[in-house]
Amino acid sequence: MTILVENHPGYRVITLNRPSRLNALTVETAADLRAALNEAETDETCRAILLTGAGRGFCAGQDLTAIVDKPAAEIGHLLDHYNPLIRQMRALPLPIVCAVNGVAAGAGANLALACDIVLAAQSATFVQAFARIGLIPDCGGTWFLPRLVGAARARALAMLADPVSAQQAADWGLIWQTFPDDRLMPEAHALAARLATQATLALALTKQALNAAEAGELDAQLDLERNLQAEAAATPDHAEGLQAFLAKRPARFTGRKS
Ligand code: LHQ
Repeated sequence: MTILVENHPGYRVITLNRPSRLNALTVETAADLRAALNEAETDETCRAILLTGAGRGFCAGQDLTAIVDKPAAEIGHLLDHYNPLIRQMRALPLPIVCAVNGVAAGAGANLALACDIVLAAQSATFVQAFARIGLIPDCGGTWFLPRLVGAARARALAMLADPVSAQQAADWGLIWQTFPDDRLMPEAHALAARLATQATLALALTKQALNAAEAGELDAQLDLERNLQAEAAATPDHAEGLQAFLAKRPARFTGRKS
């Protein structure tokens, strides 16, 4: 296994675990991550995911030792293993928190950007390293970057491959928040635990609506919101949220569909 999976009350922590190579990605890692997400999705007690890396790096992108001397067609084909992972993360009906504990480079940076809420240690950096080795940003990079930071920054990040500090990333809106290095994991756990107490189905529907909004027009989005809102309104968590508001007490969400 190239990852570690830990169960916590309400959420699972998935840790990329090849620290001697800064958790560089292999086809096996992609398969391990997909299996871990599948398992999390089928476990009704799991209501959030926390993704992080072991050691001093988050993820250095594709393991370059695995692609040296490979024919170009085979390298392109590698993305047939990574793309389903990115799709699965975006479609997963659970919030994914990413705790970027150190450098996030190449596909490793874009793996982080595919998560729902990205936190980073102040010493972490984000590098669209692809240009340094004559490749293009993949794993959704060309899609995420302009949407998160705008066209001008996206182009410079992709073409220059300069590292961006965690603070700069937060200031630009590439990620959500930074923390001093020793606070990152406690804060990330607290956030995952907090999300695990929320109205899980409503969060899944929110994710679905936000995903669609990235591609669609306002007109279609209003229709989609109407339909998804009807689904959210049918959940016990919605009823509980209303009762809690009226009783002036905190809501006790279960995440159950019915
Ligand atoms: C590594 C790696 C690594 C193997 C550090 N592989 N060993 C492309 C192709 C096709 C399909 C799939 O998708 C992709 C997408 C991509 O991700 S392409 C981009 C791949 N990633 C990179 O180009 C980044 C390469 N790494 C670096 O530039 C640096 O290592 C960074 C900036 C990440 C960190 O620098 P340092 O903190 O100075 O660490 P380091 O370079 O000393 O690395 C520590 C060790 O990890 C070292 O091994 P060693 O045996 O010398 O201790 C590195 O060789 C190894 N490592 N990245 N991607």
